[in-house]
Amino acid sequence: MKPLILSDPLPPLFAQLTADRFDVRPIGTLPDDPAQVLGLFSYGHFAIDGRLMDAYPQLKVISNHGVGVDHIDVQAAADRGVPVGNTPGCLDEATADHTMALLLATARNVVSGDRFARGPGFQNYDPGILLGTEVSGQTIGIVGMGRIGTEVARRAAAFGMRILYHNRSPRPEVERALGATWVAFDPLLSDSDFVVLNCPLTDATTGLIGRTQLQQMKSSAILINMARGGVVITDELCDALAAGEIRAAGLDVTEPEPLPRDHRLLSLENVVLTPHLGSATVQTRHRMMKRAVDNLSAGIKGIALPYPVIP
Ligand code: 8YV
Repeated sequence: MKPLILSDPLPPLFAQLTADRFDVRPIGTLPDDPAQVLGLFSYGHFAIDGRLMDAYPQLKVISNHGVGVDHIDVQAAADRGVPVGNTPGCLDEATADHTMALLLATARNVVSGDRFARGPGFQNYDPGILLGTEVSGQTIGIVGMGRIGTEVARRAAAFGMRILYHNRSPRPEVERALGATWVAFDPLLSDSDFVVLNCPLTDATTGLIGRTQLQQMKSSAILINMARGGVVITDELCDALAAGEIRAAGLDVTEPEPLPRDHRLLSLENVVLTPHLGSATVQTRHRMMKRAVDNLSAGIKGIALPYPVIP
C-alpha cells in the first residue's frame, strides 16, 4: 500500500509523478481514518496551520513545492515534531530572469507596445511614441539579497546597472563579486530607479511598501514585486500609481491573489502583471517537483529531509 498524502490539485504531469510513489488524495476529502494520512503536500500554497496538522495524528511530513513557506505555520509543525521541506536552490535563476522580464517590460512599454502594435492606431511609424526609461546605467535597489536577489544582481550587473541592496545582514561576497552596495532601507527607496522586492514574506516584511515608502521613491521610479503580494499594501500602491507618484509597477504577486476581476489595479495602465510566474519554467518546475517528492519520501521514512525548513 502506498503512503497516503493529501494535496491541493496537481496538473496531470505531476499527478502522475507523485502517483507512482504515493496515494495522493485531494486536501479537504477526509479519508476513512485520518491516521492513514502521512504527508501534506502544498502545491498551490494552501494554508497549513496547527489545527490542520492536528487533524492527522500520524502526520510525518509537510512538503512545500516552492521556497516561500509563509502559508505554513512552520513553528506549529516544529512543536509537533513534523518536519517541513521546501525546494531551495533550483529556482533562483528562473525567478531572477522573470524579475528582469518585468523590469524590462515596465521600463520599455513592452505590454502597451504590444497592444498598440496590434491595434488600429498603428498606421504610421512615429519615433515619438511610447518612450520608455533607460535600464542600462540606472540604479537598481534590491530588497532581499538571498539566492534570488543575488541572481538578480548578477543580471543587473550585466545590464550595466548600479546596484544597491538592503538585507538584514550585508553580503560582502556579493559586494565583491558584483559591485553591489549595502544601504539602509530609506536611501535605497530614494536613490533607486528600480526598487525590486525579492524578500520572503515575514512579520518584518508584511506591508513593507506602503504610502510612506512609495512617496520616498522617485516619481520616475518603478517598483517590481517578485516576493509576495503582502509585502506591498495594495490600495496604497494603487493610489500612488493612479496619482503618478511612481512611474510604474511590475507585479508577479499581489494581495489578494488572484485579484478580484474588478479590482482597481487591473484598470491601471502603468502596471504590468503576471500570475505568479517567477519560477514557472518547464525545467525549474521539474527540479522543484523532484525536491518536493524527495522531501516527502524522506519524511515518510522518518529520515532527515534533504531540503528542510528551519523555523
Ligand atoms: C512557486 C513560489 O510558483 O518558491 C516560491 O516561493 O512562490 C513559487 O516558486 C510556488 O511555490 C508554486 O508551487
